[in-house]
Amino acid sequence: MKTSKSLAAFGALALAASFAANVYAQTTMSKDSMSGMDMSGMKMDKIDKSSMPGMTLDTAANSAKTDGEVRKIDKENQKITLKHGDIKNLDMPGMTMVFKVKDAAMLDKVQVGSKVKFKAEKSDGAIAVTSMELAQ
Ligand SMILES: [Cu+2]
Repeated sequence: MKTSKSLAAFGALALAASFAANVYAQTTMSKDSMSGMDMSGMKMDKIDKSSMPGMTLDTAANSAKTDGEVRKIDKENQKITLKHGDIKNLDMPGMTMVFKVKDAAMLDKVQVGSKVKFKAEKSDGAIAVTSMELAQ
């Protein structure tokens, strides 16, 4: 009884061990071949095709500042009405709309009619002007 039990246990162990070893070998192998492909294939591809650094800079520059013209200033509620151009980072076409400003002090620098360059971002589900400067 005792012997057959431990034999069975040993058998199960050996089976499990060889199974694990098998899986390990397979996993290691497929990981190796995949990472090999990723490295030489995809990475180089990205750098060659889209020249990532250049594109990122371009996009950042384009979406960073939007042209606008001040239509109304509401210091009490920390809001500003801007006639604005396309806001690329928000996927918004040009229009006139009210923005919340992140910092009330931003409103002191501008007047109705001022041409500005501003950055708007979505935060807490609302769109807020996070930076604004007079356009030169
Ligand atoms: Cu808008």
